[in-house]
This record gives sequence, structure tokens and C-alpha cells, in this order.
Amino acid sequence: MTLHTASAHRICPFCEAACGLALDLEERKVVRIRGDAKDVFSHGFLCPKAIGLKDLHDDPDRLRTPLIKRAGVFMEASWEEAYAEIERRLPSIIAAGGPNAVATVLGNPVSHKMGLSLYFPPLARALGTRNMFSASSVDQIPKMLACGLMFGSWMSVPVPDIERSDFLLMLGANPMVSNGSLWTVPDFRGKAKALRARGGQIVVIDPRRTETVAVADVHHFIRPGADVFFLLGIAHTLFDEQLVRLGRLDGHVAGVAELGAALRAFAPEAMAGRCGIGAATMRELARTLAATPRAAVYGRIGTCTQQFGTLCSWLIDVINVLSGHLDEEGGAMFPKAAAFAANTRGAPGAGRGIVSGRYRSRVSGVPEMLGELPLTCLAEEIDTPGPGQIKALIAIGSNPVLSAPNGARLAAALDGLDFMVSMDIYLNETSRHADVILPGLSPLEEAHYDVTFTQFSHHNHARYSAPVLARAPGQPEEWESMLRIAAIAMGLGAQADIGALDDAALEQEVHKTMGAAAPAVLAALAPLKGAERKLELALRSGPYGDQFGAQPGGLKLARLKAAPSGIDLGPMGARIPEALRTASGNIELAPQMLLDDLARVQADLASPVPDLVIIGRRQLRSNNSWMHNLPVLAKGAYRCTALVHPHDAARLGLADGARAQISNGARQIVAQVEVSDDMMPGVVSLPHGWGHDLPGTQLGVAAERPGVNLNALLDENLRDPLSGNAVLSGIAIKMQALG
Ligand SMILES: Nc1nc2c(c(=O)[nH]1)N[C@H]1C(S)=C(S)[C@@H](COP(=O)(O)OP(=O)(O)OC[C@H]3O[C@@H](n4cnc5c(=O)[nH]c(N)nc54)[C@H](O)[C@@H]3O)O[C@H]1N2
Ligand SMILES: Nc1nc2c(c(=O)[nH]1)N[C@H]1C(S)=C(S)[C@@H](COP(=O)(O)OP(=O)(O)OC[C@H]3O[C@@H](n4cnc5c(=O)[nH]c(N)nc54)[C@H](O)[C@@H]3O)O[C@H]1N2
Ligand code: SF4
Ligand SMILES: [Mo]
Repeated sequence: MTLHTASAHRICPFCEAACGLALDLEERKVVRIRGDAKDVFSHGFLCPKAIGLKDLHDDPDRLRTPLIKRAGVFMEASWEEAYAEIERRLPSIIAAGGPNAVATVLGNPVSHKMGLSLYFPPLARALGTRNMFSASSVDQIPKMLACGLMFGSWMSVPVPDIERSDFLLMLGANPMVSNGSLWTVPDFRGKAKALRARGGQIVVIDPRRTETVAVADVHHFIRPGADVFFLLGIAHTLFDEQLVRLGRLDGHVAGVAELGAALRAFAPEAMAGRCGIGAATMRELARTLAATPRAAVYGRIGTCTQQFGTLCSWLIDVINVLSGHLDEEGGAMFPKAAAFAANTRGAPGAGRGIVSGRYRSRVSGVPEMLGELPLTCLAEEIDTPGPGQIKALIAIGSNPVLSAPNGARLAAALDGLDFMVSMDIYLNETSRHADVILPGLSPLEEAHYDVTFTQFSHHNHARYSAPVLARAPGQPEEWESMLRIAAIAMGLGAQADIGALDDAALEQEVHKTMGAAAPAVLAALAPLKGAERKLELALRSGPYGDQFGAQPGGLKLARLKAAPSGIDLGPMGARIPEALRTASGNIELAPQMLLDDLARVQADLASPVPDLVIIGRRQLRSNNSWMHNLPVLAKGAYRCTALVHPHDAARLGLADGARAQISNGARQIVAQVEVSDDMMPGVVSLPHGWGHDLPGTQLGVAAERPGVNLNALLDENLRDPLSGNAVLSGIAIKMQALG
């Protein structure tokens, strides 16, 4: 007997680093997972989570069959039965309540899955609802708003060119654990080490002395939520000390004078007390940024999930522009993705800019952003009666009962819905509320192209992964289920020919974008279907594409398939003004909406500083709320601990390892204390995504050590008013020892 062995490649779908993995198979089972040393982008790097791919595939709790809830109990069902149940219940809700009676909520995995990200738009069009929600509004939407206003498209987010940089100022990010976010940068450790080896320096601003601080040169504690004061102090200094130099961007930047005037009130000396970082440090950092030819400022989730999230996000790139580092080698540059990037489509250099606030949420009147309403408004839109109330929900790769503030209210609201569908791979804290659960495939069973994170990659590349293992017969891909639900919403029924629907949509799109070339393009795409066909169209018509023959040697799917370790498209290059899509064709440095918000900062300067606040924390062997069921990642020491500075522990009588009650008004949780001088005094850190002790789930491993839910403490009504993003950081708490 011969052993059937094989090897395969797969881009890791677990985080934004998007590492290329090499898998060894025996008898069609994965036996080994390594980093793919030949990968043109990640060069063999992987983290411990990658091994979880195997555990996920084998997890007995992972759903493989649709579930339908009957009389409160989930029963296994066929795909036909599951779609029929949706057809039986969804259309009457739309008929009675109109399109807004159905809501959608998308979670983080949607952006890691080609099928989900490419086929949500047709589902959204078919539903026509304004009630769309996603994890973006507990995450990065402030950055997208700021970049949209400055550069003209939501996804034009500059990223540090770390391989050529000599100075990095990083705020509210911990890439040693998160492996980077809005910055696809596998092996941050290796790149940081190389930066320092060539004489460069990394400065980290964080209320915790993080794992990233351990590979940096300098660390400053900052009061949670106070980054705006620090960044204003630096931006002020650039004007005050005549350090502004636009360099090559001169002539492409509007609003410099207005900005200078607006910043006059924010001298570092006036900001220091509020942010906890001295004025001399802010001035020195401004001078270093101005004097270092290759430098960048980068901020991530810690700078977004706070009440001034949009201002922080804006100021980071304001400083990059003013200090001459935007769009420069070694600075903050714009990736040029091979497919799907809005800033590579249409006429280069100018566009329509972004629009937001086209409508407002029904209950709290929060403005629309990116076609969405804040996730923190979902519960009230369900549990507040009246015309326009949400009656049905389609949740896609989303677990807001744990991931969003006040999950208890949301859980109760979900129980009040007339109908709920979850597209999910687990029966978990959110999907337990569904009437129908449609399980996705294991990542090993589906093809992959990184639609989203190629747009934030520090080095341009294109890679495609073929399915590693065959899926069970009859198991649809997730994009097929989305089209099925779309067909049901359009009144075409569960038996509709979704292939024909997809063809019609493609024809329409190609005729709109390709004009006279459309018939030839459609003929070239004819052999493909679904997500792969969309990918082929985007690649071939994209910035490196073969333009359907006009650029022989250009990219197309067949070339990617022939290069399993990917195709290197080179380091980031200068893209201003070509990448801009603002109406003026300039970088808008001083959008009025942002200047106006400075009044709120002024007013906040005098606010009292609470003596104890809580922030979040990410952990290497975890991914938000959903990887705690994988044995290989769940093992080891108990991790859901509240880190408390020794001074605070002494003051509050909290012992290491003891349990303590943490409260925010009437909201309370009990957590295990871990005394740690890595914390800034007055700041407590607890990871999010835990709390797997709710009834009705099927998460055997996670339930053994459920942890506690940080979000149960947080207030769903606290938002950055500009972007609607949730405030998750710097919330005042009380802490009390338990006997
Ligand atoms: N306090 C606090 N809260 C936070 C954060 C924080 O820092 N602090 N971070 C926020 C951030 S940045 C984010 S992105 C959100 C994340 O919020 P969510 O996206 O709601 O949370 P996840 O835990 O990523 O849940 C993903 C869901 O997708 C399912 N899933 C996994 N793979 C697949 C698949 O292939 N197909 C389908 N259909 N489903 C799949 C999982 O079972 C799970 O139910 O959490 C936010 N919440
Ligand atoms: N292993 C692992 N990797 C992940 C995830 C995960 O759960 N686990 N989640 C993924 C997701 S969805 C995302 S969005 C990314 C996020 O990626 P990152 O943004 O790198 O996320 P964090 O590791 O949470 O780092 C945020 C840092 O901000 C600090 N911080 C908190 N409040 C403030 C503040 O007010 N000001 C400043 N300056 N700092 C503050 C925290 O102490 C923390 O060190 O990570 C992704 N990668
Ligand atoms: S860093 Fe992220 S993408 Fe890379 S192996 Fe780990 S989880 Fe996967
Ligand atoms: Mo996120």
C-alpha cells in the first residue's frame, strides 16, 4: 500500500497578515502546517494561530449541516429545507414592513473570505435595506472616514513602508500580537529588528507596555482616549517651529493655512497634562519626524475606538503630510492592489470624494457611514417599536452578542425578532438566536484571494489559493447561499436559477465599465463562475492586468494559479496625485467637518480624568470571539485576566490571582486580577471576545474556560459622533476585591 501524500498552499485567513502557508497532506488529511518559505510576500512567516487551521477543520463543534430551530430546538436540516424555511418566513416580513424591516450584520471573517466579501453587495442590493451593520463601526471606520475625506476614497489608507523606514511612531497598535491591522505586514518582529539594525528607531505610544514595546526603542504611556491631545501637540509644533515641509506634495495639498490657524490653540504645553506625555517629548518627536528623511506615523485600533477616533485618524496622516512623509519611500505610502481597489479604478487623480450621512438611524439619528449604521445602534433598532423597526436579521460571520458593547441587550433584542438567519460556522452566542443557521465551509475547502488586505499591504503582491480539500457533496459555497437569499428577497424564490442571476449582474457590470469591449470581455470570462469570475475580471482589468489581451504578460487568474507562492508586484511606489479621488484633486488637509470637531477637543480639555479606566487587549492565540474552541490555541495558562498596576492593586486591595468585581455604573463583571507593572497606573486591561458561558451554544472547548465579557461593561450609547464608531477604550470603572 502506498501512502497518498501531497502538499498545498493556502493564504492564512485568520488575520490581516495574510501569511502564505505550506500544508502537507497524507490520505487527504492535513498533517503539517508551515510558513511557505517561497511565499513572495510573507517569506515563510507564520504565527501559532495558523496551526489552528487543522483544528478548525477537524473541530467536531464546527457546523457542517444547516440547522433549523423548531419549537426552540435546533434540528439538522438539508440545504433545500433551510432555504425553503427562509423563503417561508422572510418575504412576508419584507412585504409587511418594507425593505428596512430586514437588517444585515457582518463580522470580521467577511473581509477574510473572498466569497463573502464579493457577494455581500448583490445581497445588499436585493434587500435594499438601510439597516446594514458591521464590525467596522467597532473598529476602523474612523480611519476610513478620515482617509475618505482627505484622499477621496474610503479604502485609501496609507501604510508605513517599514522595510525602507528609519523611524516609526506607533499609537494604539500592538502588531507583535495582532500581526498588524490596516497594515498587512507579516513578521512585524523581523521587520522591526531590521529597521533597528540599520540604525532606525521605533517609538510606541500605549497605556500598556506591550509585546510591541519589547521590540521597540522608546515607549510612552498615554492616558486612554487622549491621543488627540498628543497628536495635536505634535502637529502644532510642526507649524510653530516652522518644520512643515510638503516636499513633492506641494501643489497637491489644500487647506494647509486653515489647518495651521486651527492648530494654534493646541500647543503641546497645553496638551501635556491631559494626555500624560510631556510637552518636551511632543516637541522632540515633531523635530525627529521632520528631521528624519524616512519616517512614518501609524495608529490603529487604540486610536479609533475612542470618542475622538476620527480626529486621531486624521491627525496621524496630517502629521505624515506636514512632515514630508506621505507618499514617500520609507514613509506612509499607498499600496496599489492588483484587484478591487477603488483608488485604481476610474479616472486617476480626482473623483467624487466620499459621501456620508445620506440618512440617519431611526432611533438615535446617527448618520449613515459607508452605507452602514453603527453596530451599537442595532439593539435599539430591533427593540424600539414603531414604523421602520427591524423585524428580521441576517447575520454573516458575526458575533455581536460578545463583540459589541452591551451584548445582553442585543441578545434580548434578537429573541424579539420575527426571523433571524446566521451564516456562521458555529452555534455560538449570536447564532443561537437564529431560526436558520447556514454553515460556511472550512477554509481548507475554499479558494481564496485576499480581496481586502492586498489593499493595505506593505509590499504589492498577488496570490491565489486553490481549495486544499474537497468539500462534502451538496455543500454550497457561501457566495451561493448569499445569492439564494438575494433571490428569495427579490421574490424569485429559493429555487431560482442563481447562476442566471449572477450572469445577468455580471453582464450589466461589464457593459457599464467596459463599454465597447464588453462582448469580448464577457466571452473571455464565460468559462468561470462565481467569486473566481469576479476575481478574473478585477485582475485582468486592474492596474497590473493583461487588459484582456491589450497588455500581454499582464496579470490574470491563470498566471496566479500557476504561481502558488504568489507574484511579487514590487515595493509601494509614489501614487500622489494618481491615487486621489477627491473632487478637488488635492489632498484635503483641513476638511470642515474635522476642523469643526476641534471645538469638542477644546471643551474636553477641562474634563476631569477618572482615577481608574479600562482598555482592551488582544492575545496571540485568539481571534476576537471565535477561536477559543480550538484545542491547540485554547491550551495553556488562563488568559482572560484583568491587568492592574501594582499601585492600583495596593490602593484597591486587589491580590494577584484573586477575583475582583469590575463595574461601570450598574454593569458588572467579575474577573481574575493579574498584577502587572506593564500597565499605566490608573489603567486596567482586559481582553475582549470572552464570556462563553451563555446557554444554548455548542462550543465544548471554549465553555470549559469561558472567561468574562469586557463588552458587558461597556455602554452602547458612547460613540465618536463623526464616524459613529463605538468607544471601547478608556471607560471609567470601579474595581473591588471579592472575598
Ligand atoms: N471591547 C472590545 N470589543 C471589540 C474589540 C475590541 O478591541 N474591544 N474589537 C472589535 C473588532 S476590531 C472587531 S473586528 C469585532 C469582531 O466582531 P465579530 O466579527 O462579530 O466577531 P468575531 O469574533 O470575529 O466573530 C466572527 C464570527 O464569524 C464566524 N465565522 C468564522 N469563520 C467563518 C466563516 O468562514 N464563515 C462564516 N459565515 N462565519 C465564520 C465565527 O464563528 C463568529 O461567529 O470585535 C470588536 N469588539
Ligand atoms: N492574535 C490576534 N490577532 C488579531 C486579533 C485578535 O483578536 N487576536 N484581532 C484582529 C482584529 S479584528 C483587529 S481590528 C486587529 C487590531 O490590531 P491592533 O490595532 O494592533 O490591536 P491591539 O492588539 O488590540 O492593539 C491595540 C493597542 O492599543 C492600546 N490602547 C488601548 N487604548 C488606547 C488609547 O486610548 N490610546 C493608545 N495610544 N493606545 C490604546 C492597547 O493597549 C493595545 O496595545 O487585530 C487583528 N489581529
Ligand atoms: S500572523 Fe495571521 S495570517 Fe499569519 S499565520 Fe498568524 S494568524 Fe495566520
Ligand atoms: Mo477588527
